[in-house]
Amino acid sequence: MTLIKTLTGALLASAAFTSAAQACEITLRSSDTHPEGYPTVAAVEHMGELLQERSDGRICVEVFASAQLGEEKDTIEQTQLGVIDLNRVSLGPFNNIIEETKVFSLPYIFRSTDHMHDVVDSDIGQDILDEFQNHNLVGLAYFDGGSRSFYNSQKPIKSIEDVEGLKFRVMQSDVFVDMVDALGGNATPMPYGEVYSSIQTGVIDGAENNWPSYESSGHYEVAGYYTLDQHLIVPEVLVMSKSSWDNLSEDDQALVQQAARDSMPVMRELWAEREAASEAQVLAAGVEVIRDIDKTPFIEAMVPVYERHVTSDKLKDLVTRIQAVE
Ligand code: BDP
Repeated sequence: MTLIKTLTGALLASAAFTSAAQACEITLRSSDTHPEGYPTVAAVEHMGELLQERSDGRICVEVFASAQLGEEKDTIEQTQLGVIDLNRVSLGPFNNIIEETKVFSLPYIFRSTDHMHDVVDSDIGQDILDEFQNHNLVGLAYFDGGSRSFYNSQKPIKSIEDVEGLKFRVMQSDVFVDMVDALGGNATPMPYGEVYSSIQTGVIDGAENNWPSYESSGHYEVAGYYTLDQHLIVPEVLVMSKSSWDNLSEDDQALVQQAARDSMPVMRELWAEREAASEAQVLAAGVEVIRDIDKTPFIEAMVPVYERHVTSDKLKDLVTRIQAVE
């Protein structure tokens, strides 16, 4: 009897599941380099739940976590081509494609996370999102990427002089290559997924990232010196393929846009929690964290990076507007 009950229950459950799955007329495939449970992944899943609910089950989102669809540079291309519908990525890998995104990737451009939030929530943020339209993409929302700092396997960086000669992986953007060069280090652009083994085998000495990525990637296991110089606060974005967007009715486009926007506050909360949890985990593992570093020489060293990348009037104007946000 119990067995029959269980079997009937299981059959009913699977029937319910099948009909729910069948109800999705449109399934948007979304890419993320981070694993299940990471705030960006959870935020896009949340967006999917909102969308499914608000479309009476017609529109669903399926998140492919842990770089299942590829590394960011490749998935961006695939999103432009319409092979991938949604993509949650750092702004960094867009710098060489969409010039205007560089302004949010400049070292020390944001004074704090609050400043970054105020800027991305303002018309400046919308102006940058609008630029994606010219590149077969639609910019939907901003997510947090914390502040990024250097970590390495060799020694504690206590001043700018300690950066000299160290080899750091950076995201695939010329801004970041020039940033490391300006500090006296050697930059190697490479995909995120190759960093762990490259540090382990000594191809590079380290990389740079925020607490949650440092922790979830396991980089702290191979690069145990983390210096909080906080050179970058790079917002992350959720973008949609322009061709997937064009396949939606105007009403459905509005639903997608609104659900993406509504995932932002959820993401910010999840981010704050994860930052604290990741820091605790990394500290418990015995990482040496250098907190009281004088950032002034790091900031001063960035002048040539700005000179090299902020050349057009458009970018200069954006930088002035960002700096003017209180
Ligand atoms: C993480 C970002 C992710 C980037 C990664 C990287 O969330 O989008 O791929 O850094 O360094 O913080 O490549």
